[in-house]
Amino acid sequence: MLISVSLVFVAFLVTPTATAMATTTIYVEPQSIIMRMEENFSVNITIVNVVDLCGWDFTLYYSNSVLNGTSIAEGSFLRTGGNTYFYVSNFTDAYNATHGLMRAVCTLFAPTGVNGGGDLAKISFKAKGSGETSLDLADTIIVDSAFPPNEISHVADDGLVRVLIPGDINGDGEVNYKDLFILAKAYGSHEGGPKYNPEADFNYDGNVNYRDLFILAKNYGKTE
Ligand SMILES: [Ca+2]
Ligand SMILES: [Ca+2]
Ligand SMILES: [Ca+2]
Repeated sequence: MLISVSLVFVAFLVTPTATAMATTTIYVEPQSIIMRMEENFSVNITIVNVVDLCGWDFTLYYSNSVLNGTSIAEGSFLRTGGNTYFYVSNFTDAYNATHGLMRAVCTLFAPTGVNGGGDLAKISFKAKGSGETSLDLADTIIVDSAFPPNEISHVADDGLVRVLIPGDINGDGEVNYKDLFILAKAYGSHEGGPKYNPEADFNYDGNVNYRDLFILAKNYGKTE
């Protein structure tokens, strides 16, 4: 009984129609991130369930009061099929008054495209100001290896980044006595010590002291 159930399960996993019916999706990975001010971080632009991918093009918008773009680099997926040409056609924190954007394109030089899924690009940011921003994927185009190429239908899922107010140690969206209490417990500690709490070390100097208390005091009462 157990064996026959397992065989049915395996058969289901390898059924070609199941693969063909899965939705091709481009998404920001991880889809949701919480950062602190001044922190640097990266996200991947990832694709899954694609067949014969030979080129891609996307634009990503982000709030320029929350984030600044640092870099954009090609991911490994398309390269698994051969040589590629990767080009950043736009990269600005000042696309307009509120948003920055990055646009990149990539083409595979090979007779056939790649299948499955992987990373298309890696994008790095620095958290600039507190608040929330979507990492808005827009104008995503993916094409196959035909000549002329056909567009591959797909969906695109945006990401979300939240940058905490300095002093909001517990991440509940406000700076109040709860954060002060957490800071007090770590007060006087140094990096490596048992009481040290990196979340309370707002200026990243390896000590939780009056400098961090001052930052918390300055933001006391602020809410997102
Ligand atoms: Ca979008
Ligand atoms: Ca808080
Ligand atoms: Ca500190």
